Amino acid sequence: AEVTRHVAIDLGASSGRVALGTVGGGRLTVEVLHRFPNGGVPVNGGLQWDVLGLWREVLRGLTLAAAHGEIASVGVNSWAVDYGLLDAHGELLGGVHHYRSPRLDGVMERIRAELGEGAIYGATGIQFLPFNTLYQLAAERPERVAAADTLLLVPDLLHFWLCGARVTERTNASTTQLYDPHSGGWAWELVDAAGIPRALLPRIVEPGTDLGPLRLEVAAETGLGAARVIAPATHDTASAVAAVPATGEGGWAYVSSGTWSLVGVESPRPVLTDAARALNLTNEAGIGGTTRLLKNVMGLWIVQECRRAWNADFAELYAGAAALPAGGPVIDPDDARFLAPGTDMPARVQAACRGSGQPVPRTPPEIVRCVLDSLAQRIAEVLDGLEAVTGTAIHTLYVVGGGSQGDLLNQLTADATGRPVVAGPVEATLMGNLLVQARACGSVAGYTIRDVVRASSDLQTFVPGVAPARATRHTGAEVPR
Ligand code: LFR
Repeated sequence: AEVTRHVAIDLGASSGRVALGTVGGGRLTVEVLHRFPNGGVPVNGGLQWDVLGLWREVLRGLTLAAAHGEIASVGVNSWAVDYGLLDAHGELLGGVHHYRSPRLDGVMERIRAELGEGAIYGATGIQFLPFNTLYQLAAERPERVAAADTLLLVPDLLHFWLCGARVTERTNASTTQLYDPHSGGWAWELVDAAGIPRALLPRIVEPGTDLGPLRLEVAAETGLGAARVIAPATHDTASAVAAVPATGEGGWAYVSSGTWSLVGVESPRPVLTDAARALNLTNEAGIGGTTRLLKNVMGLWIVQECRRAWNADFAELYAGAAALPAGGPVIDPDDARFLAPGTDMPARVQAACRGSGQPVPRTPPEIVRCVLDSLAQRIAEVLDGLEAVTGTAIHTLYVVGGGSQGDLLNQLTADATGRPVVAGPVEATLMGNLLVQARACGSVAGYTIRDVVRASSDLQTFVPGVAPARATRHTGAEVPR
């Protein structure tokens, strides 16, 4: 049978991967060829990304892919909102700041007061998060912005290095809080009011756009001569949502589970009502003109930082946490105190419990259990909010991504939400990325992307109140994103 091969590069906050996807007959197989760690680099009082290090790993992964035969296309996705600035010659100007950098302290509050909460939300429909590109640009030194010619979000920057295109892809552009979900272009009035030079913002292209051939030097370095660069849904969450294995148009929600838990529904149109704004729901762009109406929940980040502080083993932590009884203390995981990195994360969790007059978790498993119970409870609250805002009942919850391997969190989520949780695929982001590329190449004709995902994945259902029959897997956050 005819197959085509595509390469997806998925950059997450804690790890990156380069994967080969083989598509044919309505099925996709994914083989991760190269994995590498990622994370913030504390430097000069701030926090930055090692983008050149990531680029080197990408080149390494592409070289490995070239050994598998002809590759039709390559595409990159990553976390949202962060960007590099290029000068007119395409030179990267300075570093790429991390969205958890302390440079953003207090900036959102200032800009919100200056421009007005209603005006910002009305123009963009994007949730107020302190790291949105809007606030990051407000934190820039004016000289750096003046020297810049083009702003490229992280996946766009890698696409530029791959093929020379200076464009931005729609799903990730929507996360900047500078994008107008009604016009599908930049929110120019807001851009002007924020003092951002219009010329900085590149042309917006659709997921699935052919960005051109590899640069000659990249083709020579990697051996990937004939491959095209095709923009997937470059926002990792958009790629993951594209690969949610749901059937039907409504009545279900998803959690894209990793470093963050992105909890939402797919909506045919943006929802910018007062109720949506009151819940600080976001309207990010999905593939095919859909809207990802969702909310950021702090996710496994808190556990990842605790684990780093303890230098402990995830499997042991989860086994210990699973053995503890229900009904322990809970925190609000979305409290801003948990946003910044730090080896004091366990102490922050304990302080939150103490501050709300609850028993204080002492041991690492107790702290992990507290965080997982809190995430499950928060997800349940967000589902209730989504039902109220959309007027549509949610009967099934799909959990995708690295965090969907965590049986304990899946069961706690089923219990807290009172809905069956369908877990998997683990590599939803890679699958969504690969299938948008494959569709652009005409290799999935006759199938929807979700048909192909369902035919190609093992899924596991967790029923509220019923402990999973088989042995618990303890791989929860080992490869979290
Ligand atoms: C998940 C994610 C979220 C975004 C956060 C920061 O990886 O992309 O969707 O809000 O990272 O960029």
